[in-house]
Amino acid sequence: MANSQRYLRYIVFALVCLILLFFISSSSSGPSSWPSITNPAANGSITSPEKPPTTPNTGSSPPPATAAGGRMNATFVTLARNSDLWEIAKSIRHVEDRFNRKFNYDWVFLNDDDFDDEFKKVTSALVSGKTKYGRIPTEHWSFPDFIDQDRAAKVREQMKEAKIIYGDSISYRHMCRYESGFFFRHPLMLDYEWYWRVEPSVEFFCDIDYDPFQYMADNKKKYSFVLSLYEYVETIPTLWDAVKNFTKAHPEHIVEGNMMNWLSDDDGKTYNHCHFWSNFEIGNLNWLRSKAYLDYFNSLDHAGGFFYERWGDAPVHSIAAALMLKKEEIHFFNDIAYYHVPFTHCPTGEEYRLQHKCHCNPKDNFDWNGYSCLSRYYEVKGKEKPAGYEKEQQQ
Ligand SMILES: Nc1nc2c(ncn2[C@@H]2O[C@H](COP(=O)(O)OP(=O)(O)OP(=O)(O)O)[C@@H](O)[C@H]2O)c(=O)[nH]1
Ligand SMILES: [Mg+2]
Repeated sequence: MANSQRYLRYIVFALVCLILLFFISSSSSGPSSWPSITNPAANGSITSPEKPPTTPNTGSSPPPATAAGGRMNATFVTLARNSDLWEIAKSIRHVEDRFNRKFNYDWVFLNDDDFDDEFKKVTSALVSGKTKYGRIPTEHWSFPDFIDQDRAAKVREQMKEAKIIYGDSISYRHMCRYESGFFFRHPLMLDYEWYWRVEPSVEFFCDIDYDPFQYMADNKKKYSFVLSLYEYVETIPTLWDAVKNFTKAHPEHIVEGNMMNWLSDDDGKTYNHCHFWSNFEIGNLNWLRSKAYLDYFNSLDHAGGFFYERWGDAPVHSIAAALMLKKEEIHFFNDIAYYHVPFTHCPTGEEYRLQHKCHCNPKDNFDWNGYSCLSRYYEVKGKEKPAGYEKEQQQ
């Protein structure tokens, strides 16, 4: 009996040892190189003792959650409808991931209607800075009394037949006029000196590790772009005539050392249709609120082309910048990689793209395409194009 009890004790002891051995070996050499996650509810923390294998990553630590230094008096600004929610949500995610999570700038949303609760709830959850929601006053989003409504309606009919994109749209025309002459005067925008315009469905492909607003201020820039191209002639047949009338009436607003030769190949007689694509802009609001710009906008507005043709805010802003700013005050952000259907700006230069974790295909870069106005921009600025551009042009 005593013997059998001793054997039983040996067997229990051996079993305990075996179980212990099993646990020790499975936790140190288990099948996984996956990080183990302890139950956060159990001890309030999540731990990952070992990182999964990664491709070589030269950055030794992740970027800081918040960039050091002060903030500029600046905001993102988006004009949108409630129905744009999920497309602007994507754009915000791109901006936040690549830039704003480190800087936490505010975001102003403007609409010709009231924003609904869902729009506000989702966008305010995505933006790392403050969000503000403004309704556009009716007088900034309606036909001015000097516009002949019948004439405008006939034009829309004709443009519809000619299949001109947005040619029959009233709201698109209000949008272009609003972006040309009013967004910077909205009460919510008066708090700020700098803006960065963002549209629904755009993408940003590279990390932006510095503050472009700060760059603009430090380098005395007032207007900037990433894509430039030729405008559809059918939408602006008399825009240049209206510009010439303005420059005749207000020669004092045309600055010396401007970029007229980017807009025109014959010293201003005709317009070559080059413009900066305004769905991306970083710019100075005080310039847009200046007497020079407001005189320019009022003059064009009274010419009627926002409704009798289909003038876009892109050529309107671009012509103003090229004539009323010195060429040094306009900046091309080669380092901000961007997409708005159907064009991509993917920075020229492989080293930059790798260092900034860019995910755009350099073959999609529009910059050196014949329909882009960027080569002309470099010529007018008297600057060398980025190293390696010929190679990327041929890809
Ligand atoms: N509130 C409001 N916003 C508008 C309206 N129409 C356009 N927008 C906004 O104005 C900006 C420009 O409009 P888009 O439709 O993107 O014009 P686009 O870039 O020329 O054309 P797409 O190729 O369709 O992008 C975007 O931020 C839109 O969300 C409108 O009727 N009301
Ligand atoms: Mg758009």
